[in-house]
Amino acid sequence: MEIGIIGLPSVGKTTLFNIVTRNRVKTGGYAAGNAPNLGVATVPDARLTWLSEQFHPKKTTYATVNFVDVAGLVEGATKKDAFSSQFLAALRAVDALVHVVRVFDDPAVPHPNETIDPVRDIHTVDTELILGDMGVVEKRLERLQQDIAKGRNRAEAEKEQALFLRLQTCLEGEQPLRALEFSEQEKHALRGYTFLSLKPLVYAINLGEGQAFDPSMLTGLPTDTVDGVLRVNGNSALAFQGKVEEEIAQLPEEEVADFLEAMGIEEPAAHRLIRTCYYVLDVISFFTVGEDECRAWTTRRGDTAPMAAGRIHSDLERGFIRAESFTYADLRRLGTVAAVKEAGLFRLEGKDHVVEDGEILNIRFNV
Ligand SMILES: Nc1nc2c(ncn2[C@@H]2O[C@H](COP(=O)(O)OP(=O)(O)OP(=O)(O)O)[C@@H](O)[C@H]2O)c(=O)[nH]1
Ligand SMILES: [Mg+2]
Repeated sequence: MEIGIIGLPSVGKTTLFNIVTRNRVKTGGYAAGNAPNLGVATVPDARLTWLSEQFHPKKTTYATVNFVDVAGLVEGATKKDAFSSQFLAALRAVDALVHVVRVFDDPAVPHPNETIDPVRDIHTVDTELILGDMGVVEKRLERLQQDIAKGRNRAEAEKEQALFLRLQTCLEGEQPLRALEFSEQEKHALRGYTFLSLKPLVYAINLGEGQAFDPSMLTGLPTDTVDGVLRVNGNSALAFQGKVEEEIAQLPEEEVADFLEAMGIEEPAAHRLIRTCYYVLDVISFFTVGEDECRAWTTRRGDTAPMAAGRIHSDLERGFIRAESFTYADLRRLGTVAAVKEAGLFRLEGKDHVVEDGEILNIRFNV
């Protein structure tokens, strides 16, 4: 899984990258033209920590998420120029976007548009993503028109044309493609494209030191909370104090708890960001346990047991026979695997079994 960090220049993108990946990439100093920063974040999971304490494996492996930090987006960036192609290439493959929105004010860090105006900035970046996609849609429509005129693959081309006209109408109405619903067939037709406004989006609102989030900072944008996740403008959001969180990310492990308490921060932004990304990507975690290794894996919600097994190794998907399965919650409640078995909660699941968050699997396979 890969997440792209985007936003206007000097909003704290690299700062957030450092926070979530525990890197120390240089921040400040306008980064346009520099190669993207690539890093890996560990997905915190207290369940795996507990499992590891029970099974005492040689190795404990948390799930990871890759982050890409690109140079600041400037108005007109998605138009055709060298910078834009570099920007797009870095973002094409990501599964979701995190848009860093600046609320912190610091005269030492000039904003490219001079004033602090998060609502304007959100609009600017959203518009750039929409314009970038519009270019792709227009090009494809031209091509389809030519195919239809030449009678090439006519029925197919006309179907795709109808779909792309719908995309065009959406974008011309200044709406992201995320706002549309697609049939399975349409999703398939769009698979080869990498529309930026179709990717799940998280707003990361970068506050000043000691500043608390207040919806009035975003007056004009609808703000609410769904499933305990803040939503702004229909997208998931989280607020964080960039400078403070950067310090937290660089503290030795044993000092973190005290510092958080002193700063009145309940949970580090890195954890909240990863959790929010899981939420928008609609992915879940399952575990494998044993003497050698206890490990967390990530799979899409709704995946069947063989699909989840495929995340471990393609052989396990190909040769899938059955999955031994019980849940973290049952093990935690009952204490031992034997007690879970005794309670009849240790199951053998077949190919159609849909994996749930927190399931502990052992895949029986034969290749
Ligand atoms: N006061 C304050 N400064 C911050 C905060 N977050 C980032 N900065 C500073 O703002 C400057 C720019 O931060 P970066 O993280 O490099 O910003 P960026 O978005 O990556 O910038 P570009 O890559 O150049 O577009 C640095 O000097 C940071 O230390 C914050 O929350 N408060
Ligand atoms: Mg940067």
